[in-house]
Amino acid sequence: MTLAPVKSPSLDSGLTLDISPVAGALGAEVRGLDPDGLDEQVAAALREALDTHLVLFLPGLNPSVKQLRDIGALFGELEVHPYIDKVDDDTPEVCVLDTSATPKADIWHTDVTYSEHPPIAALLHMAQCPPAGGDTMWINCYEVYESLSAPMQAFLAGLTCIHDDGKQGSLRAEHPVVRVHPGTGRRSLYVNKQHGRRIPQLSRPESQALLGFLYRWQEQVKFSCRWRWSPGDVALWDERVTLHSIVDDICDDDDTRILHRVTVLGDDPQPPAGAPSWDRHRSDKTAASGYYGLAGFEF
Ligand SMILES: O=C(O)CCC(=O)C(=O)O
Ligand SMILES: [Fe+2]
Repeated sequence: MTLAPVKSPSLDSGLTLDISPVAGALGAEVRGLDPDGLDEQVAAALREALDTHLVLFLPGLNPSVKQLRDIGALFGELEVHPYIDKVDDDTPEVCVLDTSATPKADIWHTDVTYSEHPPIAALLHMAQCPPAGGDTMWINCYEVYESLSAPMQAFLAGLTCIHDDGKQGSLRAEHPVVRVHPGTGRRSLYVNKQHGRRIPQLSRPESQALLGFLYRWQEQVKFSCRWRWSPGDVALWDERVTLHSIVDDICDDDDTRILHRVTVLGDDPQPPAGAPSWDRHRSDKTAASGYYGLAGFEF
């Protein structure tokens, strides 16, 4: 990846986007976007920047609810969430998250991987935030995969992981452990500690040991970037190749942190072409070593 700031070619609208990386692993600030001047050229420039940097920050953009919805729509079909509060009735695609009043997502995760078709991207607009604390971090899952040894990469490519929503597994999906991004063709590691439960081709102890290793490996600071929010900032990220987590260090209980959120639908995680396919491991339910795990992330 180039770390030098770049300017997009001048767009027909007369705009030029300034794109500056914020960290070595991933993330770039984009300046110069006019939320009223969205067209196919702007969309192509943003999609290319997202493919390169995985998470884009639009500092101080302060879009209206409709403008946030329209930026999201450049990336695909938007979710209308069945029950999360909406900012207003005219834009049911834009939800409100009050992370000062609800449980915070303070664990590295990729959103909704317990769904057969998880989101491909998400956008957050920081409407109100504390003067300090409550940053958000992201991880580059291409780099995580590429940092593993060749034998480990080859081993992982034939495995799947069962993800669930944590509520006794009532929502559950199985995805490849290594996936290929449909746009870039690059491979990334696709497991996360919040939803990943079991690698069904392995015995339970093997699955736990491997997932435990992968979770520790992928959460290294060198794979991450961190955004310190100001009111009006927008972040948008590719859900297929990143993890994220809030930094839960808001000191003052009276501080509010309110975000507007848009979710882009349409993912269909695919393994590398030609990856081996293994049968599910036969579980020996009469043997404690095979049936009971050692830690908390089996079901
Ligand atoms: O509050 C944050 O910084 C992140 C929230 C989150 O995990 C999400 O919107 O998916
Ligand atoms: Fe999240």
